[in-house]
Amino acid sequence: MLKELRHLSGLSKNNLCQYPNQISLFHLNAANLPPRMQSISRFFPLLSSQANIVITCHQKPDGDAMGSTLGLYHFLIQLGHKVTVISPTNWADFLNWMPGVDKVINYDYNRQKAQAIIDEATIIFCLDFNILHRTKNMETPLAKAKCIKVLIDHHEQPQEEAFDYGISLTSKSSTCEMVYDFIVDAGYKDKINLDVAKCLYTGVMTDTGSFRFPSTKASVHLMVAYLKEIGLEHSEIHSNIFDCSLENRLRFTGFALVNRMEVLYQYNTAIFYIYSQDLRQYDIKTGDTEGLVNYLLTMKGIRFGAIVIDRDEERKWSFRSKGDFDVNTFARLHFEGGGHFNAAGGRSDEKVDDTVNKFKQLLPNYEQALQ
Ligand SMILES: [Mn+2]
Repeated sequence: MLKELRHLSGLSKNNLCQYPNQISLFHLNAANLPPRMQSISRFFPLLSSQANIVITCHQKPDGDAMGSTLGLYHFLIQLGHKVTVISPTNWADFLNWMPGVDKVINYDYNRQKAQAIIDEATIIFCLDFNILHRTKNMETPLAKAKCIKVLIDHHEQPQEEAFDYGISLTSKSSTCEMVYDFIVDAGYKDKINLDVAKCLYTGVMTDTGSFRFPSTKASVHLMVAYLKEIGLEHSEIHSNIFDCSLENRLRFTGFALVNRMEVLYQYNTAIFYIYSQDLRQYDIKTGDTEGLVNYLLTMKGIRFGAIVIDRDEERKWSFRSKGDFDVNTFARLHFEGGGHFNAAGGRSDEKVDDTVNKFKQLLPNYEQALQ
C-alpha cells in the first residue's frame, strides 16, 4: 500500500509542469506523503523519446563529477537527445584533456546562457551530489526548474524530495560506476564507446584512490575489464590526471608538509591548515590542493586526516579517515558538511586559526573512537 501511494505521489510530481494546481491538490488528498524519488528503472523508458537534457554535478567538479557527467553525455547524444553539461563552477586544469570538456558550460561565467538552457530542459540529471546546495549558485535555478530531475549518486543522506527518479547507493565506488550500471541496466551496453569509457574510468580511478579504497569491489574491476576489452588505454588517463603538476604545485606541497602540518598523536590525527597568503605565494589554482590531505594518512598510525583551506568566501574543510572512524557524521555535526564514511567535506565562516582550534577542541570527544 505504502509503496503504491509513493508511486502515485511520485508520478504526480513528474506532471507538475503540466497541471500544477490539480496535481498538488491530488497530492494532499492522496496520502499526505511527500513526493518521493522513484526507482531509476522507472526512468529507463523515458530514454527512448527525444529530450532536452541538462547534466550537472557539484561545484568544483572532481574526476568523478566531470567523468560521470561527460560519460553520460557521450552516451545520451548517441540516443539523439539534445544534451548540455553545465558545471556550477570552474574545475581543475588536469581534467581538461577529457573528451567533450570544451563544450561544458561554466554556470558561474555564463549564467544567462546556462539559465536559458535550464529553462528549456525537460530532464536534468544530477550526478555526484545529492543535495541541491552542493551546486552553490545553481541551487535556486535547479530548485525552480519544473522538469524531471534524476539523481545518480553515492553520497550519504540524499535529499530525496528534490528528485523525481534516482538511485543513491553509498556502497558504490563512484558515480562513474553508477553511470556505467545505468547504461548497462537500461539495455545500452553497446553504446559504451571509447569516449564514454575514458570519462567513466577517470571517476572510478580517482574516487577509489587508484583502486585501493575498500569501495573497490569486484564490480569495479569487472567494469574496468570491460572498458579494457573495448580498447581503453588506462595508462594515458593516469598520466593525464596525475603527471601534469606544475613546479609550483610540488613546491607548495613541500611547503605545506614542512610548515603547515600538525600531528596530534594522542588522537591518531593530523591536520593541514593553509592560509590564503600561502595560496597566493605559490599561485595555487583550483585542483592544486586536491589529494594533499591524503598525505596525512600515509603516516603510520594516523587514522584521521583533515585539511582546512582559506578560500576567499569561506574556510573549506576536507576530512579523510581509515577504518571505522565516520567522517561523514563528524563533518555533518560540526562543520556543515558531509559526504562519505571515510571522506567528507565541510566549511566554516571562522578564521583559519579559530576553526582549527574548534577542530582540536572536538578531538577529546573522539579519543576512544580514534584509538
Ligand atoms: Mn564521487
